[in-house]
Order: sequence, then C-alpha cells, then structure tokens
Amino acid sequence: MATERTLSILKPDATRRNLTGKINTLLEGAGLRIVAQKRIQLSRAQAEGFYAVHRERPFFNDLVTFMISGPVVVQVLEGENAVQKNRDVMGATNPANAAEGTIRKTFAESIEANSAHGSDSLENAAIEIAYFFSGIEIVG
Ligand code: IDP
Ligand code: MG
Repeated sequence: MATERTLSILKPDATRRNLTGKINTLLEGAGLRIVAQKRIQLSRAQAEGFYAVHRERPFFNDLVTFMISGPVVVQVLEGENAVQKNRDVMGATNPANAAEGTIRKTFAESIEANSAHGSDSLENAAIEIAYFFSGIEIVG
C-alpha cells in the first residue's frame, strides 16, 4: 500500500454542533494525518462546482443548499491507503447503514447532513484537493 492524500470536508452540520475536534480525533486515531486545513464558507457556485458530478441527481439542489448553510472545514488527509481509510472511518453515506464507531454512525443527522465528505478514488482525490488547495498550502 502506498502513501496517499485524500480530500476531507467536515460539513456544516458538524461545524454547527462544534464536532470538528471529535471527528478529527477519529481520523487521526486511524492513522490519517491532517497535512492541510482551512475553515471556509462556500458560495453556491463553489459548492455546485465541487459536486458537479451529482448535478443530475434529485438531491443536488438540497445538497448544495445544505453545504452552504454554514462553514465547512476542508482538509487534506495523508496516510497509507488514505482514500479508502477515510471512507472506512466515515462509514456508509446513510448513517442508518453505517457501521458502529464510524463518523456517520456516531454523528450524522441524516443521509444529507452526514458530517463528513471523503474522496471516492485516488483520481478524484487529486481533483478535489486541487479545487481547494495550492501545493504550498499542503505541508506533509
Ligand atoms: P458519499 O458522500 O458517501 O460519497 P455520494 O453518493 O457521493 O455519497 O453523495 C454525496 C453527498 O450527497 C452525500 O454525502 C450526502 O450528503 C448527499 N446525499 C447522497 N445521497 C443522498 C440522498 O439520497 N438524499 C439526500 N442527500 C444525499
Ligand atoms: Mg461521494
């Protein structure tokens, strides 16, 4: 397994409930290292651009509205097998289906307000990281 980088977002439901530290404790506990991080307020256009692959899905407009409902923390995680490891720690998209101890099982409010985002492939991780960070903002 290789060292990878992946994009993580702590969503507005997590910042609103002051859960960023608790969530990052789970990520760091799994061996993922936060090598870049910033708290930002997404504009509608920025959220639409980030989720462009979901444009045709029925939940797209609601998702974008949710993602701009408060600040998010965008961060780059680094570690062995980081893309899959982050997904494993997050758990299934729908918290009702997420395994015990995962971020979404523990903290998510709903299938939409599910506390965390994680890139779904190494290829998408590179695209998503570049959407938010320049090279000099990532300190491994
Ligand atoms: P993922 O975040 O687990 O990769 P995706 O299918 O990529 O899941 O969906 C992106 C985000 O869209 C989810 O994390 C969730 O916030 C939202 N979402 C996904 N499916 C639904 C749905 O059926 N209803 C409402 N929101 C959804
Ligand atoms: Mg996804």
